Amino acid sequence: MKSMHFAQTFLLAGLILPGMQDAEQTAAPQSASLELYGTFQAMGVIVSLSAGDDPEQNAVAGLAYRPSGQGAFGQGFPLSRIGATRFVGSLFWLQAGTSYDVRVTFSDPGGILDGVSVQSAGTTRSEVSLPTPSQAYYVSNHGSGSLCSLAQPCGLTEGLNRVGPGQAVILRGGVYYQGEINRNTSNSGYGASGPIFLFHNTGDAALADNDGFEVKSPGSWARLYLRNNIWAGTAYALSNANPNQPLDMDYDDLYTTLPGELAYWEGLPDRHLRTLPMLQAASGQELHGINQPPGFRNAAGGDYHLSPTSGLVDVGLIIPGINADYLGSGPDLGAFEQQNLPIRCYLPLILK
Ligand SMILES: [Ca+2]
Ligand SMILES: [Ca+2]
Repeated sequence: MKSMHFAQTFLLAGLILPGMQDAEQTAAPQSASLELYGTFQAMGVIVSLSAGDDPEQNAVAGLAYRPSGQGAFGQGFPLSRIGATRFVGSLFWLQAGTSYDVRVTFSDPGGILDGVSVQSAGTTRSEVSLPTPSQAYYVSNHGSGSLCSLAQPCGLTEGLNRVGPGQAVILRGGVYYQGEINRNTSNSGYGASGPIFLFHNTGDAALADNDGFEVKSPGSWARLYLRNNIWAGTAYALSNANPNQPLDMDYDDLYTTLPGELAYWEGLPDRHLRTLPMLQAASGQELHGINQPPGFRNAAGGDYHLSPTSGLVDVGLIIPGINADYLGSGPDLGAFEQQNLPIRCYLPLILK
């Protein structure tokens, strides 16, 4: 039975009333429960209420966590409501094989949930040790032939065709522009989705005539939230073919190498939004957006860290639970936080 898998991390929460931490529960809501599902470096958080706890469905669920018993709670990303009595969310950047105290506190002005907390503890999974593969196929982006050895790597297709159970494909360094791996993308399709959050992604079209980020149709979702992403295209930085779906985009860098274009927005009299101000005026999105070259260290070589001179360093929005451990004066846009190289000071050496 699959659900047995989670039995160790499912714990019914203890209720904490305002100002009465760790006290006995004395009032409604008495049925709020907290479920925690640890993976290796993240943890799923689910809170279920009873029907009468929040009939107006206006409560907001804040999230806090800490390594069990250690220090103050840090703020997590708030849970999303996915139903009348159900909230879900995640903790990120956790340590594997570690126990965490998790607390969900409701804000519910005028309601019985206001200030109520539920708390529990959950554990992330321990890192697995992979057995040594019985056979390794080395591939590289310039590989050829069928030896698939370290000295003479083959192409990715060859490696994938040959690999079997208990064996491994080892990718040599480089950027693979081959379309042989079909990834299952779940954010667009025919079924309705809850809220979707896209934070700190780096999207670089790399090849000619490609968009940085595409919102496809069909598909429906509660809301699509984008913050602190880099969408670099060679066609449009952003293409929205599904403009009737709720969208909340801000603090992203939108850039394209295609002259005179920036975004494509279906349904507008003029679907070409050629500048950031035009996009902002027409869509109301990206009011703190940026339109400038990302300044990757070495995109052609696969290094998508930002160079120290990139204008995207330190300009991101602080999102608790997502990027609170930023470096410098603020989070950087994109997937990689700028690592300030150590300052090397060469002093004159004087010998007497
Ligand atoms: Ca309420
Ligand atoms: Ca920074």
